[in-house]
Amino acid sequence: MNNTIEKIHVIGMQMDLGASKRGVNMGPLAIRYSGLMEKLEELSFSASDKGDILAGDPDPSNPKLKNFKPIFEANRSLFEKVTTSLKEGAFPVILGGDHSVAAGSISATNQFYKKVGIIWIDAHGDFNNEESSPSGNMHGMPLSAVTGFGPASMVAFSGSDQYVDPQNVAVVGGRDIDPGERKRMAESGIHVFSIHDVDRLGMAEVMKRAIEVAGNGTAGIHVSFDVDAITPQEAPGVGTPVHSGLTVREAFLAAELIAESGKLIALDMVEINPILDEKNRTGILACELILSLLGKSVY
Ligand code: 5AB
Ligand code: MN
Ligand code: MN
Ligand code: MN
Repeated sequence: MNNTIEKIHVIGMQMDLGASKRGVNMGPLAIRYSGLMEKLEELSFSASDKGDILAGDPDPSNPKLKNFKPIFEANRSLFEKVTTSLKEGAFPVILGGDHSVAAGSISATNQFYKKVGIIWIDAHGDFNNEESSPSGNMHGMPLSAVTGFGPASMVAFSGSDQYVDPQNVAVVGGRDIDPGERKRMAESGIHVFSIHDVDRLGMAEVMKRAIEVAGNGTAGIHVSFDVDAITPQEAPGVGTPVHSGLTVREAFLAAELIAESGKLIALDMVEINPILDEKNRTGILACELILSLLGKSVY
């Protein structure tokens, strides 16, 4: 087990307003139904369920930042809740919810620790702003927002000096990046390990490099895990599936290597859509990945 993590706070985000398909607001329920709290106790963690934050009503006023107000308010609540947990010495596990929740969670960890690195495991880059986004959906923007490339309004509850240094950011598993987004990612200085890199180098080498990027000179690594990184045959409960993704074993190897690094300081597990799932397969997978990231050993 990772001997630095003892106390865990689980925080759910019942929010789907950042995505075009509804239903990821039920992700926290699917992961809890898979037995997360009981399994954390079995691993001897002191784990508390801090309940869910509920997003408000849809807000059609800005088509470039769809549902901006309720997303901002829910993220502000998450920012405060995560900050409280960190001050109490707990390790935060955030259950999404659409990926816009990372704006609140990462802002909190980066402000608390002063300097964190990010490993962003995702089929997508989530590096759009209000101008580059083809959809206006805010789940496609959080990585850009927390690294200071906008939308600045998305993280306005945290100080602007609290952006994560792009040099400490690694995206793993990317395979569906928009043209404008690709240019922004390339210019930003973040490190991208696409699915092609996983094929060529193998997941072990990719994770070695990603941990080096995110761990170098930082207080620790915030992992933001979007389950659509995994191939949709294995993780069907997602709103934005992209063919030919990570295998289940590649995903678990990534999780186990992150645990082994001892550098993990917070975790988002996001974009689980129970409506689109098959018998909660994706919820169960997400639950097991959380346990592996926290150091559950296979042998
Ligand atoms: B996810 C797209 N790039 O911006 C956009 O699932 C998809 O959090 C974003 O990774 C997918 O709308 C966001 C086309
Ligand atoms: Mn994402
Ligand atoms: Mn994604
Ligand atoms: Mn670099």
